[in-house]
Formats: sequence, structure tokens, C-alpha cells
Amino acid sequence: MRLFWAPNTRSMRVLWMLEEIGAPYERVLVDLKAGAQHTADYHAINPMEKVPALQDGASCVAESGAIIAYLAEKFPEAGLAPPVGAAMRGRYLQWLFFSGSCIEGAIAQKFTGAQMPEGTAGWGSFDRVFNVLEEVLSATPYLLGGKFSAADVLIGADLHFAIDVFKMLEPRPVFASYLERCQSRPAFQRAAEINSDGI
Ligand SMILES: N[C@@H](CCC(=O)N[C@@H](CS)C(=O)NCC(=O)O)C(=O)O
Repeated sequence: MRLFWAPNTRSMRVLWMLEEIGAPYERVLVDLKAGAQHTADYHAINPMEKVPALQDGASCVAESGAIIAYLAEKFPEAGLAPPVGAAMRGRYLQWLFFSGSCIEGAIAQKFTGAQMPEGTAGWGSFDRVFNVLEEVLSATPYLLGGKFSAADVLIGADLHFAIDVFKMLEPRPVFASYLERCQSRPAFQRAAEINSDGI
């Protein structure tokens, strides 16, 4: 598997997931500042010309949530996704999609200051998105209950960026202890180290 990535980007989500799985992979650095994402070769990997993207033999997959879902399914022995038919499978898919459908929109709205009616914006509002996450995470240690899953990789990485890196969200106690649980994982720490080395 080859991960196309760049440091300090949404690639961190997939780096962390790959480190959780522990299967061998190669990192291919895409120099965003030099415009390496806008070449014909990279366009064939991800037509959006963005990182991350994963190439796995003849398969290519882009969009962080899709890559994480792909990896969780390819490596079921890592135990990061409830199997099809399990009671938590629905919630698992919900939280995987929540990142792109709700968190991204909420953050973009906050960043730009754009005004939108709550009933029209798919994420409702910035506050609604993070209040919902706070409600879930105050009831259980992880999104699916007591067990860490790939949904925590994606949403944990989103909260890490929103709170620790971009300081867009106040560090509510529930998020602080959730992030502590997530960030104490050796896989998160390896990914953070790779991310900061930029290698
Ligand atoms: N929806 C994509 C977003 C990916 C994305 O926006 N990546 C940014 C870095 S965080 C990027 O590659 N930007 C370079 C560019 O657009 O030229 C995902 O979730 O993976």
C-alpha cells in the first residue's frame, strides 16, 4: 500500500489509521507547496488533486473517511470496525460520515463566518455539531461505547486539529479527556511523530 500524504494535513487521519493497523505501507510525500498534487500522474490517483490518497495494488481510494473505511474492512483482524450485521455497525457508519458531512461544514462555516439557516446547512450549526459530539462522549469513553474504533481515528483526529492545532473550538473537559485517551495510543504517537518529521 502507498499512502500519498503531506505533513500537517488531513493525511494525519490516515497515517494514524495505518499505524493502528500495523500492516506495511510506503509513504509518498506530495509536495503541496510545489504543486505536486496538480500533475497528471497524481490526478490519476486522486482526481481532486488533494491528499490523502491510498493506492493498494490496482485499487485507489481518496477521501479520508473512505480510506479509513477501506482499511478497516481490509484488515478486520485489527478489530476497528463492527462487522456487517453487528448492532453498532449503523452508528459506526454514521460517525464515519459525520466527519465529512457535518464537522467539515461546521469548521468551514466558522472559518469563513458564512451565515446559513440551520435548517439548510446539513450540519445545522457549529455549536450543534460539537454539542452532539460532547453529548455522546460524555456518556461513553469512545463513539461506539467502551471500544475504540476507526470512527474514533477520524473524529479524534478532527477534534485534535480543531482544538489543539487550529484552536477553533474551546477545550471542553469531555473533549480533553477523550483526546487524552486517543492521544495516549502508541499508534497516534507514531503518526504524530511521522507528521512532525515530515518524512
Ligand atoms: N475531503 C478530503 C479533503 C482533503 C484535503 O482538503 N486535503 C488538503 C490538505 S488538508 C489538500 O490536499 N490541499 C491541497 C490542494 O487542495 O491543493 C478528505 O477528507 O480527504
